Amino acid sequence: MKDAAPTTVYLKDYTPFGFTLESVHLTFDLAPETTRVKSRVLFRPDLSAPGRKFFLHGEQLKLLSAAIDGKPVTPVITPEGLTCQVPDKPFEWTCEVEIAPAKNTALEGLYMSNGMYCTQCEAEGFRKITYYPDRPDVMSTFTVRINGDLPVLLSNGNAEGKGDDWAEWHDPWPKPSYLFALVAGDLVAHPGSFTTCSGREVELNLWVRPGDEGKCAFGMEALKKSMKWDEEVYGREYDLDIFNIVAVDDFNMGAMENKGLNIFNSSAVLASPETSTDMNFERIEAIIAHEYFHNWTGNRITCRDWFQLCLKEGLTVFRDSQFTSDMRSAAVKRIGDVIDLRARQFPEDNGPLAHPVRPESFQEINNFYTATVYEKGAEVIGMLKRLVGDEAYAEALDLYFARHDGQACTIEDWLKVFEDVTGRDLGQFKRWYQQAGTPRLKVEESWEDGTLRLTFTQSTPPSAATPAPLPQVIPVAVGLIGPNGDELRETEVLEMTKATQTFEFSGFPTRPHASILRGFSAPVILERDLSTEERAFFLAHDTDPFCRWEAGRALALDTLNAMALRGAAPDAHYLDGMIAVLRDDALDPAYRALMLGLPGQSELAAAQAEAGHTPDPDAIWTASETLRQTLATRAGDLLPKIYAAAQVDDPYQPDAEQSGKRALAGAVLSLMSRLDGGTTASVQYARADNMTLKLSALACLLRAGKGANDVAAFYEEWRDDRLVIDKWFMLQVAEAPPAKAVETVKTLVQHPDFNWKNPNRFRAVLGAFTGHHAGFHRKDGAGYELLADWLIKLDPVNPQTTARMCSAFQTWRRYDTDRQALIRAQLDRIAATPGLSRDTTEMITRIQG
Ligand code: 0A1
Ligand code: ZN
Repeated sequence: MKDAAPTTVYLKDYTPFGFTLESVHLTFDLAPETTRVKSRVLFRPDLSAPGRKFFLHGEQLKLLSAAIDGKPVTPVITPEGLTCQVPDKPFEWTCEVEIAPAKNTALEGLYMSNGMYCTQCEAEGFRKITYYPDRPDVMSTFTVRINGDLPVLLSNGNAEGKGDDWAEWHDPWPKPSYLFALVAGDLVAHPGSFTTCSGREVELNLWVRPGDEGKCAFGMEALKKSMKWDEEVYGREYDLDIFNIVAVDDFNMGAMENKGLNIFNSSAVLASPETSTDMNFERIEAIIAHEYFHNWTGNRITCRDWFQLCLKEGLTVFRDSQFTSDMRSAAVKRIGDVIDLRARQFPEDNGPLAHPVRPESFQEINNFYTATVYEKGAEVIGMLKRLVGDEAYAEALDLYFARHDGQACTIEDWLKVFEDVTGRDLGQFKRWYQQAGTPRLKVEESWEDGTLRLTFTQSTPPSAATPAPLPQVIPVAVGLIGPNGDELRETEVLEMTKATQTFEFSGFPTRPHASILRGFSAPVILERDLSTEERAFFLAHDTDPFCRWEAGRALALDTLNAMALRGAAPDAHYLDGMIAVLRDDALDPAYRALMLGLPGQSELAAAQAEAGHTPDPDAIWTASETLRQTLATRAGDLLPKIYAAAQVDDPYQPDAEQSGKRALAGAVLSLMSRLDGGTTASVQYARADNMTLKLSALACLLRAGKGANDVAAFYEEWRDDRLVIDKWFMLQVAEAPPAKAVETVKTLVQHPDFNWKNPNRFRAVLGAFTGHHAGFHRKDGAGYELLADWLIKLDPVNPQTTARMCSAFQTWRRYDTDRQALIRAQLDRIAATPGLSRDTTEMITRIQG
């Protein structure tokens, strides 16, 4: 069956449905190829909505029967849904459809993964389960009966009853269809419990496939911590008797916040020290928190329409980053978030896919689960909090929950609570939701008669989405420091509202150093002409951990660009600064590890393009390698001592302290391996009792050209563990020398374990490949062709995962004309593929521009 025809949906066209749903009853008779779904829905027409139209979404369904108040009806059916005549008074709609979960490879709607039934309904998957008004502003209570001869049968809400081959669930909280979930299969529970702040006992379960029981303990603890944190920090208590999490192997995204029944990609929940890295543990803790926090920001208060996606996602990402900051190191978390934002959101915001945090139109909503909606959406909330202050933020959130509980809301509703609490007019601030593009913030300094003047000028490049951007409200956190690094003036948030604005700081006998955009107080590109000496000063002395790290990063960026573009030698200030960081035992190891990292090669390419140069991926790769090698040689004798000091003697814990040490040891090991040819890495690999140390050592060995035997042995050891084998695939691609990356991928896709229909496995190989900047951008275009071949192959099977990976091509305009032509040819080839999905068509068309 074909997808529905592509049409563009506009925010301005929103109209309410015109019917209230009093209740929804669903009955599932499960069978892999012939599942029957019966629905019984009580509709009440809203008589004040005269233009109302009874339209139920439905795609790829076989309608068996339909009736109104028990009388059979024959609806008009289109590829998008059905309509039929309905009475002007409350009525009962019943229908029965048949679907084939075993044939559903798109992983949207009801599908099967390793013999287990599961659902993914956000954003518009419920319409592949039954005919229904599948829109987030239609909320109702659901009662679900599942008939099936399987040990575990789950749905949303509280368990009402169960027998040998059936179970019944009732969710008392009205919800939109995108939060519906059903899971059925041979699963085992890792149980837990939580007593809420009002003393209610909640049953917790983490459901996994038999064999995965040993990977549940960390996730369960993370869930309990999240529940407690949301009570303590946001005053939010859980609202059902049970909270279930299920791990599935085939999943397009990280996880899904279905009411009372979260469904997780197994990579986002299963963990053990032997099989998972410190980074895996941290990500799992954050995703569990994120999905749990959605219970209030997303489920109890949901979105009126999909244009408001950032209402739940921006806020929930913001909340999960607050949680991680509280559980771990706030400085390290902030820097990590900025690294991610620059790597994923900035290219989107500065290329053909640019869209506002709240887009105004779309063809396929699945294409808008983006870094802009999520991460920039969270940055916008961080700015709002910075502008109004912590207290007003807390008050506004209390008001938001009190005023809008049970509703489907808009960004206007969200901003209004802040306006009501603070008396501010947020009209201009709202542009952060309406305008695409990353603002450039240029700063110029002058010093005269004891007064430092900072003049800021903002401008946002025009884009197709926002042809004429207007000035935005930019909170600029500034602190002043003296020549020895003492704080002369505490951090202050300057509020920039105009295109150009000057701020004055008076009363200083000598010129202070201005530390600007502390904590990355706004998602902008700061343009500041600083000498290398000044950058080195901030790297040595800034009291703001973000700005201190940023100074080191700017030095790295400058020297790498000079090396790649002009063949310059590595900059001495950068090298001296890094040696000082290496020597500084007082610094948090995790922070030191971050300081030692280089900007990503794609980010360097972006910076060069921004400055009017044409980036050469090979030159960028060589510059990065040379700089690492030079630093290794300069640091030489220091390294073994730091490596030794960063060893952890206690039993493995994935906490901030231990993982910080391992991160530093890993960074130092990679430098040492350039000098000792991998001897230390071999020892670490042989001795390691956890995956973090194993993988960091194996990466070093591969880079030193010595890992072949270990890679083979690693496979034999872990061949039965899907998540570890994903890492095995990924590492080989990531560590391939640029000239060999294409061949490495071509070899790996022949491997019997390359199950390309599994999104995790596909991403482990092809996703890792698109992240290999010099390998993907090989001069002869072989990388582009290889990716396009695989996108064309995957599209009919899984449009969502295909469409997401198209974004690898979004930066094509940065490169030389030869590469541009090579990429364009592949974009044209993909676009010309007969039957290309709506998802991929929209992405390719937008990228082509
Ligand atoms: N709401 C989920 C993410 C999610 C979105 C779409 C999906 O399928 C198209 C699946 C999950 C979250 O923010 O975690
Ligand atoms: Zn989310």
